[in-house]
Parts: sequence; C-alpha cells; structure tokens
Amino acid sequence: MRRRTFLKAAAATATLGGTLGAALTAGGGAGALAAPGAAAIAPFPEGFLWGVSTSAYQIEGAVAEDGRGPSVWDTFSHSYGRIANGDTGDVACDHYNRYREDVELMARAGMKAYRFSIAWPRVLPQGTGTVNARGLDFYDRLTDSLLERGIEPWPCLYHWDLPQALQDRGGWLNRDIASWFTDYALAVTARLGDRAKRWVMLNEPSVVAIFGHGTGGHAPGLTGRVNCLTAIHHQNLAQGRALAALRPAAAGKGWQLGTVLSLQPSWPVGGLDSNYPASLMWDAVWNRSCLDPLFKGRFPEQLQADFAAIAKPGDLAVIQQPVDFLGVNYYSRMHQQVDPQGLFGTGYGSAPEGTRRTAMEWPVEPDGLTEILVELQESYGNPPVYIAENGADYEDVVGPSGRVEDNDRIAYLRGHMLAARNAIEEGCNVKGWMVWTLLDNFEWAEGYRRRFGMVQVDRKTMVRTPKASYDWYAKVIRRNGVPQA
Ligand code: GCO
Repeated sequence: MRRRTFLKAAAATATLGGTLGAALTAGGGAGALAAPGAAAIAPFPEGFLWGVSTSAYQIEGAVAEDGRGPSVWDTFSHSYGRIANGDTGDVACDHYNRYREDVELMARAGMKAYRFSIAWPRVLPQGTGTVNARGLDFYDRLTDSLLERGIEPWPCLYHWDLPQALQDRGGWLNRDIASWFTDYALAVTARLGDRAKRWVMLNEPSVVAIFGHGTGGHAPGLTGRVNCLTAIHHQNLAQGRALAALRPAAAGKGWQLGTVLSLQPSWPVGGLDSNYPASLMWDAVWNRSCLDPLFKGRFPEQLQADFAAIAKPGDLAVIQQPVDFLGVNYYSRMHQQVDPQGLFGTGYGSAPEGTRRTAMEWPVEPDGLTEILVELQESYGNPPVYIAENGADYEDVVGPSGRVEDNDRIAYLRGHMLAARNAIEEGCNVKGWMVWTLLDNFEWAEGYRRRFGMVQVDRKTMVRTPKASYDWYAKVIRRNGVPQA
C-alpha cells in the first residue's frame, strides 16, 4: 500500500524465492519435492482452510420466491443501460433451488469452508420489522447441507443487496442504518448461530461506497464525494454496532466474528513522484478508510477533514471493535495518477509495461498480495487473515474433450497462492483461502459476460460443468499444497 512497504515486501519475496529455489534443488526443506516427475509442491501450514466464496445476488436467482423483497440490485439491474447486455440476477445460477448440487460440487473437491452471503431482503423484505421465516429457512437448509458434508458455513451478512425499502429511506446515507443492520444481524444469528460459527459482517464496504455512492456504476447508482464517504462511515458504524451487539454471546456460542475488506495496494503510475500523493489518497479511500477506523480507531490522514464533517463524537469508539479474523479480497494493484476530474483528485492509470492481464484487463500482480499481507502484519497487528476472495475472469477455452481448459485461471490462482505462502513464511498470519468463485455468475455491471467460476454454468439449462481449475483446486486441497509449476 505504501511504496516503502512494497519495497520491503519485494525484498522479502526475492529472498524467499531464493530459499525455496535452493530447497528445491536440494530436494528438501520448505519446498519438499513430490514423487519424481511430478511438480514440486509448496506445502501450506497444517489445518489451512481451503474453501470458496459466492454471494447471494450473484448466484441465487429466485428473486420473488418465498416472500423475498426487492433489493437495490434488482432495481439497478432492471434500469435501462446499467448492466452489460441488460442482464439481471432474476435467475442467476438458480442456486436457491440447486444449492444441494452446488454443495455436492464443493464436497467432491474436498472444500472445507463456504463463504456465502445472506440476502437481507429475504430475511426482512422491508429491511426492518417482521422477519420472513421462509427466507431464513433457505439458509437453514443450506447450512445443514454444508454441515452434512463437513463444510464450514461462513455466512456473510451483507454482500451488496440492500433491501430497496431501506434505500427508499436513504440506505447507507441514513445514519439509522446502523441500528437496522444490527437488528438484522441479531435476527440471522439467532436462527443460524447454533450451527454457523464464523460470521462475516460486511463484504468490501469501500467498494459499495465508491462504486455505489461515489461513481455510480453499481447500485444504487449514487454519485459524489460526500455520498461516498458517508456510505463508508455508516457501514463502518453499522459493523461496529453489530459486532458489539453480537460479542457478548460469541464466547458461549463459539462464534468467531470478522469482516471482509477489499485490499489492493495503490501505486503511483509510472513510479512518478508527481503521482505519489494521488496513490496515497486512493490508498486512504479504498483501503484505509475501513482498516484504520476498525483497527486503529482513527480516520486516515488524507480524509480527516471529510470524515470529521460526517462523523459524530464517539463514532470511532463504536467502530473500533475487536475482530477474530479479517477476510482479505485481493485481485490486483491499483495504479493511480493525478486526475483533477476524479472525486478525490485521482484516477486509474496503467500498470507497468509487460504486466499480464485478465480478460477484463485487470493486471495480474501476485506480489501485491504479499505486499498487503506484510502491511497487515507490520501496521495492523498481524490479525488472523483468510483470503476471502481471489480469482480471475478469463474467456472459456474449450479443449478437445469439450471441457473448459482454463489454464490461465490455474496459473493466476497458483501465483497468488505462492505469493500468500511467501507472506506466511515471513510470519504473516494467513489461515485460509477461499477462491472467487465456484460458479460462473452475475458479475455485477458486467452481467454474465465475465466468468470467474471454476465451474461453468450453461445459461439455458443451468447444467454445471467443472473446468480444469476445479480439478486442479481439488488437488491443491488434497495435498494441502500448491504445485510450483
Ligand atoms: C468483489 C465482489 C465479488 C466480485 C468479484 C469479481 O470483490 O467485487 O466481492 O462479488 O464478483 O470480486 O469482481
């Protein structure tokens, strides 16, 4: 995230690469060799938790079943011109009706954990008030079927599908949402908390704020700097209130409470000093506006004045709650430059020349993950971290057998897993990995044209067909290690 930090992390990675390389040629040590002829395996710590992540609106479909109310994403996806090809999540992957098959797919690959999200509008169609028991019944069935197959349920309370009824009352711009969210969290945990033990409060609050309330490309499509930072602050506040409300019961129930942030290092385009302040500003907006209040009880320096105008006295004390784990979503670095038109005076620029890219043009930069993890170790007290999302969108390349041979995705995942392993060797507290994602699904404003799944979904028949990456991941889990090549 800081240039200084990166340089340190890069040096560490280089050293480890050397150590691993030596171990491999010597045939032992950290990179112990597998059978002759097989690729060398980089082992992960014992008990490392391998799993997968999804989110409700992206896969469930069944938007009008069993009393579910509309969410901001229903409204947004049905608004003309918002989503590529006019796609919506109305059917998505029909996971609501096919969840057993999907759990079976996870079990067959040996996955040990499943992070899914609860759709707030299924549980509380109006956002507050009377609980819709039939909505919770679905998550009850899903939880039971995961546990039957030995898969840990990791429910996430909020992955972007706010009830439209709450948006009509101001949504994340209304401070009252802190208590709406807390009541919702209490209702869900009361029903599932006897079996689900890991609870994720929010998924990527800064992304909800930036795209949904700052630049407007995501639901609810609002824009502006003040809206953006207000949405961040109220998510932080809601999370703090919910954590405080759940904490007293946590020890007795065996709950671990945490949250998930999108953390991507922000670098100055071209390595230019003139872009350095822009990169620090974007780091503050994207990464530290959630990290700093939660872990340090303060706002990032660059945004002090903005947040001071939004927050009330005492808010930071509410937000700074202990968490039992931090989920990290990592995809690539963000290369920032001065842009007077940008909300924060910054804008995206190019990654260094020669950087590989995914189909949606995201740079492939695995060492950025090492960088983030080292930063969490050095500056945020080395919390227990689960990589809660990492994965990539590539065009399907169908092999002679008719199966998708997604070797690019395999290379992407392998590179990032090895980068995390470098961080573990540095002493970073990384305890698990959840691939984004199981199924090709509704990729927000990109609709279905982007494919992040290890399993292909036929959009007409809903038939699921595992890709090569699915088998590869099953091997990683079986060996608790990653092939080096
Ligand atoms: C996010 C979301 C996911 C996305 C994935 C790929 O990180 O944006 O959590 O829902 O689908 O990241 O963009």
